Amino acid sequence: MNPEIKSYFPILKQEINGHPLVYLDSAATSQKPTPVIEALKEYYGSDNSNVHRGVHTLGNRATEKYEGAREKVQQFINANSTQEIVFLRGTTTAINLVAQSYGRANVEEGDEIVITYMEHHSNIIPWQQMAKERGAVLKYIELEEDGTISLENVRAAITDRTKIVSMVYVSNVLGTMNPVKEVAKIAHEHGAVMVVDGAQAAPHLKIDVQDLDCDFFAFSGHKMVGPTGIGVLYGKKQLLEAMEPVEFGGEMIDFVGLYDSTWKELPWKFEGGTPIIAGAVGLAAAIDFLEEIGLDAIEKHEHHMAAIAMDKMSAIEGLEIYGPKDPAKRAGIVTFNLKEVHPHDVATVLDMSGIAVRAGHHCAQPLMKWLNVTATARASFYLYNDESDIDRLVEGLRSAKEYFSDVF
Ligand code: 7TS
Repeated sequence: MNPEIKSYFPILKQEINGHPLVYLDSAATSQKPTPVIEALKEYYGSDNSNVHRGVHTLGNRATEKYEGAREKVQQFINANSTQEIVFLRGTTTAINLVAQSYGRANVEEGDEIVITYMEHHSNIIPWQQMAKERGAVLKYIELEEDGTISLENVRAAITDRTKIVSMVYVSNVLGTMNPVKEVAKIAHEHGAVMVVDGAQAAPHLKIDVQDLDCDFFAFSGHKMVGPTGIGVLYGKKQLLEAMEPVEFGGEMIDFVGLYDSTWKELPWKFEGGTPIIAGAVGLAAAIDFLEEIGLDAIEKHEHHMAAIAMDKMSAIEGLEIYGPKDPAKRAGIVTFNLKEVHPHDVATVLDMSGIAVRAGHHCAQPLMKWLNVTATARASFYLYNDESDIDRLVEGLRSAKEYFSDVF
């Protein structure tokens, strides 16, 4: 990866606690490059207006930018039509929409929803709630010992009673890349729809929803160098057409009578209220930035970073890394624990040296249970990280280890 990439991220040019910042928490949210910050500044400074209603010039400009962003997203994930791209707040909102709209209409008592033990809470709780409401059964696909998913276990879990299979593409804890294309095929053989949680995939891999043949795909702008507050639900047109909105009000209506109303066509029927205009503009700039570098190059860089980090970190005695050992099977996420030191303490000591990692359950408590831990630390890498960041992390971990062995 070109070392100049870092210079596009102004936030990284600062010191934290007297040390140059090393940001290793991109799985939580990524940093933003100058072109994204500038696009937001320009939008608010020159074009800001509400969309889809204007006769005036600013209204038209804002609408062009907002709908232009939709085209950009359509191409980015290779969707068939812009009608399949719904702008929402993020992955969480997108999965909730599928559960509340598609799920309520299609899942009946005794039907099954199949997920895995490695899901983020955003891909567990919407299904738990729906299963309770409909009297449906929530089933979990077993994981292999190294935190991967075998198609054998997928076949064992999915039956003709399965209506929805929902799976994370890249785990935010284990970094595992799941075979969602093959799983979608199995789901379809049983008449179920396939939902993909792409929150950690869209920032790092080339996504082609037609090739994956998934029915729904959810992701968040803020994890892919875009702003917070914007996310995307992709859905196959014929499925979205048949679904009812879950939010009602302005923007999403066609005609409103006293006792009855009708909805706009796709995708606007799902975008009630003033849309996330600036967010979409920022997301479009983020996509331009990522595509300029190339998703293939980004993916390669992440495998490389994961391989080096795992190699250097496993040389630290008492440090355990979770998830697949083979870096080719994971994105740039390395989750670990240092023996006898609580991960929050590890993260605090690292922060004293200017290194930002996340500690906790990473919104994946069922996975923590499966790993038999209450919490872990996690270093996540992105396109602006380089090997010097790994060296600083390893140095920081060695100091943390020494510090705690002196204290206890
Ligand atoms: N799914 C996965 C796999 C995620 O990693 C996250 C966020 C979400 C869904 C939810 O995305 P949101 O944008 O709607 O919040 N993951 C994390 C994380 O790992 N640390 O902080 C947020």
